[in-house]
Amino acid sequence: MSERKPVVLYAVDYSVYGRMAQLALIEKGVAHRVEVIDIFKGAPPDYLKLHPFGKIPALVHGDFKLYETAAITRYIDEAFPGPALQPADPEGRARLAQIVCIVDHYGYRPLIWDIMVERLMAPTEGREPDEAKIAATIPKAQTVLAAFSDLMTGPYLLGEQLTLADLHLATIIAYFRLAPEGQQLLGQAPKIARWWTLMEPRASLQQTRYPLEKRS
Ligand SMILES: N[C@@H](CCC(=O)N[C@@H](CS)C(=O)NCC(=O)O)C(=O)O
Repeated sequence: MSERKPVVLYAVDYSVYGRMAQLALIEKGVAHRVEVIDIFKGAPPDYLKLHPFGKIPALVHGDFKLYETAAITRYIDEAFPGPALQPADPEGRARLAQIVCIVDHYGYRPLIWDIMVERLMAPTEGREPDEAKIAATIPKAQTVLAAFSDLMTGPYLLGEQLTLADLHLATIIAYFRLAPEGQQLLGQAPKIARWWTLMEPRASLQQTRYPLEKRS
């Protein structure tokens, strides 16, 4: 039985991608342990055996080792009982893959690094935020939010049921909204703002709040 083997997630509480994997574990009700890899302080050399690219998360389930978040969340959904987090039909599955790709390739860098981190973390590093970088990123962020609004087909991204698409996007929005620009742009994206009010109270999101969310 797959549930009997120990499940270990290598992650840290401030990580966007680590949180996606942990959300999937919690939503599926999978008992697991988090092994903290404080990635920006440097991973222990041994960790490269689990993830040769030195990123988090990585998952170990018994003797099965896996890295790359999209592969991990899909595995969690398919290897464990609990509510299905992927649509059954080809169109729904394609949309899910599309949303995960948009998050990775068009969402993560601008929303997290070029807006939220730039606005909120620059002062903690003793420097002024790079206003030109933030301003140049706003249109990219608007395009990303518009794309998700267009793709959304129900209260959740893919309709009536929570799916992995919601979990992958939620970890991004949880950070993005902490920046004033995030608040402002979400104000212009009412479908995403409404969706967030549905997502935020979920036990999985409450149990995995970023340290920065706890301070705000
Ligand atoms: N493609 C990877 C991206 C994971 C990723 O970028 N993780 C971040 C933390 S949220 C990380 O490990 N960053 C460390 C670094 O870039 O050095 C995945 O999907 O798992």
